[in-house]
Amino acid sequence: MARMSKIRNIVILTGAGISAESGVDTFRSAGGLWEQHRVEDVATPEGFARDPDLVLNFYDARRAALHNVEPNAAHRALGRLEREWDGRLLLVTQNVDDLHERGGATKVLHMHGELGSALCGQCDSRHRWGSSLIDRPPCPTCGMSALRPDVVWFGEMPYQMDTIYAALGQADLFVSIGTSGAVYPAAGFVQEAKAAGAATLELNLEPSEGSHWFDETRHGPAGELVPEWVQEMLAG
Ligand code: BJW
Repeated sequence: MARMSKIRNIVILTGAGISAESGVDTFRSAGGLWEQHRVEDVATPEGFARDPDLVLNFYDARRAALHNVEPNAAHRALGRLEREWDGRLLLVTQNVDDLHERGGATKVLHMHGELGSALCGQCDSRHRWGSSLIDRPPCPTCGMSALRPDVVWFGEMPYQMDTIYAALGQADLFVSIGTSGAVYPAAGFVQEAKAAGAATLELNLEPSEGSHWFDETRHGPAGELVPEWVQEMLAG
C-alpha cells in the first residue's frame, strides 16, 4: 500500500460484509435482509409507528441470533491491529452486532447503534439490553414501556458523527471493509478522507457503489483480505 511509512492515523469503516463469514445476513446481497423484509417496514421510524410488533420481533430475532455466531478472522485481525498498532486508530462500524468486540476490539464506534442496547422513546435513555423487547419491558430510567431497539433507522441521525468527521479530517489512511457504499453518511466518508489528504483502500467481496473513489481496491472475502492487510500494516 502506497505511503505506508507515513501512516499514523487510520480510520476503518466496516459494514455487514465483515460479518458475512460469521453467518450474519447482509442487507443488499442476494437473499439478504432487504429481500426478506421491506426496508420501509422494519428500518424506519414510520414503519415502527405503523407496526411495532413486526419491528420488535425482527430485532429480537436478530439479537437472539447473535448467540449462535462467532467472530471470524477479519474481526480478530482488527482486534490485533488495535492492540499492536502504535499510531491512532478509529474503528467505526455500521454493524449492530457485537462481533468486533468479541474479536478483541475494545474501542468500537457503532454509528448505526447496537442490538445489545435499547433506547427509550420516552426519555431518550440508552441501556445495555440482552433480552427481548416484544413484551414491552419498562425503561429502567423512567419506567415507561417505551423501549425500542437502539439502532439508527433511515431518516435518523447516526451516532457520534462529530467524532467520526474529526478523525476523518486527520486520517492518513481510510479503509472501508465489507460495505456496499449504498447508505449515507457512511458512503461519503471516503470522499471526506480523500479531501483531508488520506490514502484510501477498499476491501470488499466485489466493487462497491463507491469503488471508484478509492486509491486502491482489493476484492475477495474479508476473512482473507483483512488479516493479510493487517499483517502488511504491522510489518511496516
Ligand atoms: C463482503 C462479504 C465478505 C458480502 N467479505 N465483503 C438520497 C441521497 C443520499 C442520501 C439519502 C438520500 N435519501 C435519503 C438519504 C439518507 C439515507 C440514505 O443513505 N439512503 C440511501 C438509501 C440513499 N441515510 C439516512 O437516513 C441515515 N441518516 C442520515 O442521513 O441522517 C441525516 C438526516 C437525519 C434526519 C433527516 C434527514 C437526514 C441513516 C441511515 C441508517 C441505516 N440503517 C441501517 C439499519 C440499521 C439497523 C439494522 O441493522 O437493522 O443500517 S440500513 C442498513 O444499511 C444498515 C447498514 O448499516 C447499512 C449499510 O449496509 P452495509 O453494511 O453496507 O451492507 P450491505 O448489505 O449493503 O453490503 C454488504 C457488502 O459486503 C456488499 O458490498 C457485499 O459485496 C460485501 N460482502 N460478503 C467482504 N465475505
